[in-house]
Amino acid sequence: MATAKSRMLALRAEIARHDHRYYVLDDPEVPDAEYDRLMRELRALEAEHPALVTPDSPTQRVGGTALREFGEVVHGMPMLSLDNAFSEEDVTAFDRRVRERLELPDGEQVEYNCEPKLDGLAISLTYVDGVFTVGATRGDGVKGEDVTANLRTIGSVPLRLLGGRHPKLVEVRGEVFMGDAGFAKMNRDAEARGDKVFVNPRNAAAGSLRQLDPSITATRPLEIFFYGVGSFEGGSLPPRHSEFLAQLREWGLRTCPEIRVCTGVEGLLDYYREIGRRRPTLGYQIDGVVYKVDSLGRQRELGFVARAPRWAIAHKFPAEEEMTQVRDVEWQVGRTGALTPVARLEPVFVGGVTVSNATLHNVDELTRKDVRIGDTVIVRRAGDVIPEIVRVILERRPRGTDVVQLPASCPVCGSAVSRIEGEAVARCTGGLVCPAQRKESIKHFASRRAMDVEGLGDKLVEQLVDAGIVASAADLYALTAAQLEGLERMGEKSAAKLLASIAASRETTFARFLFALGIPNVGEATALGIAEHFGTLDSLQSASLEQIMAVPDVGPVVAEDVREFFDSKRNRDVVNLLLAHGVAWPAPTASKSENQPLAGKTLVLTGTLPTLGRADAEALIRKAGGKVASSVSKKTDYLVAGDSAGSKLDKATQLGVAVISEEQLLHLVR
Ligand code: I6G
Repeated sequence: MATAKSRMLALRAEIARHDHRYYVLDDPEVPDAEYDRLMRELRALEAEHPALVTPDSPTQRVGGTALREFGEVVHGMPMLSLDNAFSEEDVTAFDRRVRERLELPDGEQVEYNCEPKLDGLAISLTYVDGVFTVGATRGDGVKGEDVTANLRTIGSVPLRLLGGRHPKLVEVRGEVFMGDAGFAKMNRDAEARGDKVFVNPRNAAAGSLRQLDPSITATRPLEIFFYGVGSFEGGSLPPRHSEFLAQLREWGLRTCPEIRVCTGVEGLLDYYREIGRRRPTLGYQIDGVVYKVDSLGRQRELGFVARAPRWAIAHKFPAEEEMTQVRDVEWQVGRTGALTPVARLEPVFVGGVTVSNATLHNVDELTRKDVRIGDTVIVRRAGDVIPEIVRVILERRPRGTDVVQLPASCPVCGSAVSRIEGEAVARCTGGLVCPAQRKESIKHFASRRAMDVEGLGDKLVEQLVDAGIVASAADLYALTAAQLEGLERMGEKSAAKLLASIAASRETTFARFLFALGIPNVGEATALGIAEHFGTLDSLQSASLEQIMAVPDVGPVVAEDVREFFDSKRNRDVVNLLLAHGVAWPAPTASKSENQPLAGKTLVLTGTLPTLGRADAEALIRKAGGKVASSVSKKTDYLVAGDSAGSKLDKATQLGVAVISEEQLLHLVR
């Protein structure tokens, strides 16, 4: 019995340590199989000695039965809210108030602890003698719901604090959230099962934490960051908030990795800008940053006003979602004839800019969202992403609205609109007869990453096409100064400048030229792959579907698009005209196989390499004559795998593709 007990204690401690390494430090020490073995051993011992099962045992994370309703928890200390700052002036005023109340001499700057403000759910967890006993939602700040059983299922919540020196009681506070990757996977799985999907990670986190059945919560990818303290008994707090956060980490409580101590208003605003820049890649949703006076002594001196501390403020990012009305839904015709429904909106300030248009992507999306003229909608603009309509507020739909229909004919040229069964995209069949397609294909041809015709902006292209001066990209090279000077806002000087840049664009590369042609589904990377593979236009034009599919990353759909493009007489005429106007590129250099140890080889990269960044590794491979593909297939010669390699490694193993390390890659290249 005594040996069973000591073995159980040792197993619990070891499993808790592995949970901490896995969920909190993101640095697992042992493979899953070893972890499972420890858990199996502990479960077997506990089954033999049920009297020795304790609530802090890792086997007890998902326990109990579904509740009928949540119990109530009165917070030992109220969970307050934070004042908000919406501008730099608000932050400056906050810092001034802090310095004035503390009666700091002019010029003395305050140190603040700064961290992102997560868009999740505030919660409080009480540890008595280091053991997790009660967890509650914020509720109305005075009392919340008892979600202890659900919080226990979150891997990063320690059931017993690590280390020593635990106070008699500590109530830690933090935010439960769902990371972007976990949210996306959960919704993908739900969709595959035909279940309802969640609108955003916050709703998903709230819905998951407020499940009456903890075994459901246990399946949801919930995470937690701790940021503060409520009740605290039988111990002493360090002098600074930043030190308290370090203490939380020592106890195994996960804190946000972006926490910094910054000095003065300038320090705060730099932090705000930096987090704002990195916001899209943090991996979780935030709606601002929080600044707290770092000295706990000063926090006490500053105290509270109404329901918010005077020593902290949330500096919010501009709202990313707003409500507005749909004035109209129009159909835009793109370069390949694709019809995109675009909602014309009552202008609204969202995500830091005024938005008056939002894309509805395609007919399916329009049907799914059922956006109608006159509807009140939620518009989202996050970062630099094109604004989109999240959903219609059906309760506000006026009477007598009609479903928006896909037009039978192109709104620009009147040609028939066709939609292939099963495809999301409907297309105008007018081809280059359609002025809209013509304009878009010329804009694309001239764009910076294609032929890079400086000074040929969208408005100018539209004028040239509308005036009937230019019908295809080839006509650009036949433009005269007299034709240009007749256009709006085009003087002698600018006409000469534009002609010079059109002339300069003749000298290009095969890859840029291919990209500029605007073949459906041929982006820059594909164009580069095709150009490298075939070397010359002649060999590409005469290639069979199978030969085109031999290019890394080119599948049957892209190969068919390429073949179809060159099979069209109209396209071949434009290409020949372009060549006749002197568009040219250097001939491919003869293969220098002794300097190109990876010539003819296709490599795929996965995971984090020990020393090389992704771009460096790709450049190295290309320089050695190899090709870099984005996914593993039978055509892959080597998979270069680093740390945290994922599904590509599994696929390579399945297909018998050679897997090499960075060191082996460097060896091959040398
Ligand atoms: O709602 C909150 C989010 C984040 C907070 C908070 C926080 O710190 C990072 N801190 C406090 C003190 C309060 N609410 C009241």
